[in-house]
Amino acid sequence: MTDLSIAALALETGIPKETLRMWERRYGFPQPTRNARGERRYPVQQVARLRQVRRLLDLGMRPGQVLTLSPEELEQAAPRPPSPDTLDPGLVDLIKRHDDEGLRQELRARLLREGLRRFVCESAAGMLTTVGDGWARGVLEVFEEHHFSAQLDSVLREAVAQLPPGARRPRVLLTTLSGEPHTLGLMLAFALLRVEGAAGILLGAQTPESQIVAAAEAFAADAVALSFSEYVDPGAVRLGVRRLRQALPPDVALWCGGRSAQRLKRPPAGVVIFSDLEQLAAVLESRGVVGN
Ligand code: B12
Repeated sequence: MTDLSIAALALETGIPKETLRMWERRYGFPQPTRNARGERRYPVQQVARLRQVRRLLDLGMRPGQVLTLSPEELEQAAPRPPSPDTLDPGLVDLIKRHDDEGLRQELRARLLREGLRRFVCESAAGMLTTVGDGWARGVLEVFEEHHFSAQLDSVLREAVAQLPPGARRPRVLLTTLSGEPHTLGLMLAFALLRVEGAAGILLGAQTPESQIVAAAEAFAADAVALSFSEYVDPGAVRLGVRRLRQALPPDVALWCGGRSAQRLKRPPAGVVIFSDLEQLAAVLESRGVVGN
């Protein structure tokens, strides 16, 4: 791969196309060349630099401070690559062995050792942090992150399939809003519902708002649960949940989890933010439906 289109660059870095074009106009970076059709093409080296930029923005710096730095200054300012111990070297090594069956067996073995509840609440979240950080810092390739995620998703589905269908309330409809393709947070919450014997209805990613409302009615849901990874801007989370809250009947609770949901300082009225899966487990054990 020598260079990327603006769409590919946006996908690689998680920075929207409009933002990339705006930075180019304002700060002269990223700096594309043009192909014969006049379309923007970006050298692959700009991917790593943009990831460093995004990392600093995530830490609270402003675009004007970060995009005016030279590559050398950026290198100095960017957080150091983590020492291997903060990255779970065992897991990174395992992923880097590119042993499809080996990785699956290891995940299955961890799950058996710990039990599904602990695996979901503790191990899976830790492993995803390692994998996300490993990718952001260039230790893991995008394909390695995809491979690990696909294996984790499939091992979780296998484990859930062994459990009896959740029969008791609350009946919880799980999905993400438009713009959030990450579904593993949902899968983890779904697995936990099943462990606790509650009914979870998984819709997958990016259900349009009106369809969430229709599904909540069709499935007689007590609660709608949404997941927001760091990929979604907290402003978009606030807008999305506020609109959905208004559209849902008041007796259907609205539950949210995931890193960007946790960044909402004051959630809109009638929206419950879960700090982690343990908190969901506690609510399920108490057999209550918080928030409605
Ligand atoms: C897995 C993953 C992927 C998988 C997704 C697979 C899938 N089926 O979902 C793949 C590889 C496809 C992927 C793709 C991308 N990803 Co990605 N991904 C991740 C990763 C590692 C985990 C995301 C996740 O599932 N989070 C959800 C849960 C597991 O984590 P959590 O938010 O901390 O939530 C916790 C709790 O709150 C709770 N919880 C979560 N949801 C809910 C819901 C309820 C109701 C409750 C009660 C609890 C709860 O569970 C968690 C455990 O405690 C993160 C890094 C990270 N650690 O977050 C990056 C990350 C989100 N991805 C990122 C990016 C940039 C991308 C891509 C653009 C590029 C890429 N890396 O390939 C694409 C975009 C997607 C696309 N267009 O295809 C960035 C976003 C950065 C940003 N600020 O924009 C991150 C943060 C990586 C990073 N460190 O930079 N990704």
